[in-house]
Amino acid sequence: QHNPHWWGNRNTIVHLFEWKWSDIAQECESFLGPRGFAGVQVSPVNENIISAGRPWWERYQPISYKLTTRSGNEEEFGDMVRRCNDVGVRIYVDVLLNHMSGDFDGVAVGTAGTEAEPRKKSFPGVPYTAQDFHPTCEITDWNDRFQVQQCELVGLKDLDQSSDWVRSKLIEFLDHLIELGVAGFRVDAAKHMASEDLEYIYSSLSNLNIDHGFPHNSRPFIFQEVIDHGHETVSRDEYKDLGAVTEFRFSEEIGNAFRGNNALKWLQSWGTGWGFLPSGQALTFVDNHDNQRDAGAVLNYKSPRQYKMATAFHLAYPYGISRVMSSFAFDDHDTPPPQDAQERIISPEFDEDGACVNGWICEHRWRQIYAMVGFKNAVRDTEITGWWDNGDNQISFCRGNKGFLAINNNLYDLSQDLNTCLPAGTYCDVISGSLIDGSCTGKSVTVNENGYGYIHIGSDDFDGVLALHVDAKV
Ligand code: QV4
Repeated sequence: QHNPHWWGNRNTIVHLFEWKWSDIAQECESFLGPRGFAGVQVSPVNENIISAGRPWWERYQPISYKLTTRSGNEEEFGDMVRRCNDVGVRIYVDVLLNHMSGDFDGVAVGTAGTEAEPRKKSFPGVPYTAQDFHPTCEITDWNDRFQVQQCELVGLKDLDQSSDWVRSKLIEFLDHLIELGVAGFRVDAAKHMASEDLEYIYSSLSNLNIDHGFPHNSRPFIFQEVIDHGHETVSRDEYKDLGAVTEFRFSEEIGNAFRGNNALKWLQSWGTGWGFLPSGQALTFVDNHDNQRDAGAVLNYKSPRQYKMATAFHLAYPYGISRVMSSFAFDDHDTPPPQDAQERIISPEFDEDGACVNGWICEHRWRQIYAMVGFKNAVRDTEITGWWDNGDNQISFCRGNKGFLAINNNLYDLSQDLNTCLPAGTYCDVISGSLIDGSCTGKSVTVNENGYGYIHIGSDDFDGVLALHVDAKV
């Protein structure tokens, strides 16, 4: 179940973290469809516990499978899926199959009004009782398979996926989403579930809904959150044949490289050459909603210059199933999404350039990022050719004769003739500007009969990347 069911030549997913369904529907129609995004990963859709201050992570603590959260209700969810599918944008849901909520004193009331007593492992809204869960224990040794898969991840009540009842409830939940038109799922905490149990569940799911434009017999796309830094007892390899797997080493290494801890010239062998999963099994990202909050090598929107370079490389280099992060501004791990005094999530607002202004970061609306989504579409199915580097942090390469990317992460200028592999003509750099009414609003490059063009990326230019492709030829 590795096929993401993209439409046309599209091939980038965006995670609209914590967005409301009605806003996503609007975004599909007004921005994502026209800009060629292939799909959206949405936040968990089923009812969750309500935590004080409304941290984003309350949504990772389920109470029932009713489709009511702060992002909206079932009707709004269904409307979003239909409207996004209608403009060729697929929806993938973040699903919690591993656990229910953690401890809560007394009776908890969820976002759909359902009551539960997590301490007693009692979730009448499903219903689940204590016998549907593994006995309580703590994960202290992450290399102990039993603990990782049968104890409680941060105290979250751990469902027993080998039980027929639990399996049937999970399958019913996922089938309900398939019926509503989704194209697949991000499986949260997949590492904490036995791969045999997941295999049973995935293979029992219905085919995708033909009324939403999916061909007959289409299987739901599955991408599994398995954090494997290498040498783990429970490894990515146990899951990769069931569906795609999040390739965390990609995120860590790309952060390292663009932070200057590893010369960019080494990226020539990026991908499987670095020990990453085969391309079609790897879900790739510069940062995700968890590791963007951690200190360390991983880049996030707070280092925009490096972040844009890393994202350009991510989307230009032919490796993996690409996902772009779209964040809200945060100070610390628990910062809630933008919300009003009644704790309702607020809608993003945009300035005249289309950038988000009210607490939403919307990396996907940064020109340098959405332009690379367009680049990836324009060069789809071409190979990487013509690699060049200066032996350090200046690199360039072609995608067949359809696209060219150059990056300068040195503290001195990149100024020289380089092989762009493109047909002769003048091209707009889609990073510094766009092709508008037949001319470039940013830099332009004239390519000669031999495919060479003069490339300049000054060390103090606003961006350290330059990207050309055939759809932005003057
Ligand atoms: C606290 C203590 C625990 C204690 C527990 C007892 O820390 O030691 O056992 O109380 O009740 C929140 C709090 C956390 C709290 C927990 C339970 O932050 O302090 O435990 O709730 O009340 C998200 C957040 C977590 C959050 C969780 C549930 O990141 O902070 O915990 O949601 O709301 C590993 C896994 C990987 C996982 C990653 C974070 O292998 O699968 O850790 N990633 C996914 C999601 C992630 C999510 C979960 C899994 C859980 O991407 O966002 O965690 O669904 O690497």
